[in-house]
Amino acid sequence: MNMAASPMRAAPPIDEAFYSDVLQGLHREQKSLPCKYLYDETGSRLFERICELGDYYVTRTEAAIFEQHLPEMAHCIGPRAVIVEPGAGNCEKVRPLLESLENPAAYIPIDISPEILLAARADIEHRLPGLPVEAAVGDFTCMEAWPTADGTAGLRQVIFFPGSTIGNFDPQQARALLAHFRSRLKRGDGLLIGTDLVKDSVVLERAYHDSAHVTADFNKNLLARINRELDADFDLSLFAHRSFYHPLRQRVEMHLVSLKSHCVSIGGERIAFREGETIHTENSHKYSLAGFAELLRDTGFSPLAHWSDAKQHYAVHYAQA
Ligand code: AVI
Repeated sequence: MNMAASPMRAAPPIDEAFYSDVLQGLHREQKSLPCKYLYDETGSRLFERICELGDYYVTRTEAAIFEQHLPEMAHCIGPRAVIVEPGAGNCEKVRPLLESLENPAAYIPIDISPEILLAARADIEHRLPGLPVEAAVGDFTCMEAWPTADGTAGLRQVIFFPGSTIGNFDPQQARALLAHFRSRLKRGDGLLIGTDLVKDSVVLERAYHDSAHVTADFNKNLLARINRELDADFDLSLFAHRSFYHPLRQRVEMHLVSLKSHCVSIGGERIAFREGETIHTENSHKYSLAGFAELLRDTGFSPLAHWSDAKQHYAVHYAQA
């Protein structure tokens, strides 16, 4: 991994970008914070625990779909493919896919964290010796160019985007991201993507308000992070986790509710909270099979196949560019 040569924009130092995003978000009429800030080290560990919860069906349902349908997915992808994984993280999900592909040509993980990428690359190289891995550090939503692996020009590229990550983008952003993916691909390339599906609101609300309160800790950690990194004095006991399904918007919203009127100081700037006022911290959009196929078509893809579980809680789609 050559960080200096990584084809990414020079990011401003995280504390400045974080500080200005936080202040901007908290000065809005409906206070909000970008959900990407939920994932510092503590937040990432809490999210891993969420993925193991009985109430959070998303991760295990997707894993079961992959386990059951990998041969069909591998057949769609075909031999000698280059797999590109934006937001790869620890690369855990891609491993079984790479192992089931016919002679994959290269694997290109992209992630904001160089430490995570280094460890993941070592793991993939150990398990799949001989597979070229070209890791790139950067924010995949705004990278101007993606890395390429030597000797793979002209081969089929397939973007792998599991985990229902697309659900955390608002509809317009999701459309822009899929169009951005499409612009990186040539005709005949592919996209293998996971989406959480619209379902009974009881199931959804339990998944985002689990009985072990891990999601509440995950949500509140954002305030703890702001305290740690931006010299703020949020009193976590004055905020409560709230999440609910919004059927018209087809999304679960996550908020932090202020339990009483009070002021918080962030790097010397004072922000007032009314009792009951909320900070909107995350949207998790749910799709219908037809709605997502339409979005794929609108962004220049041809949906070719999808796989779902018996309860139709989750789907993995393969679409061709
Ligand atoms: C990462 N993402 C797909 C999760 C979701 O389900 O939207 C994040 C999450 N937030 C609360 N629980 C899980």
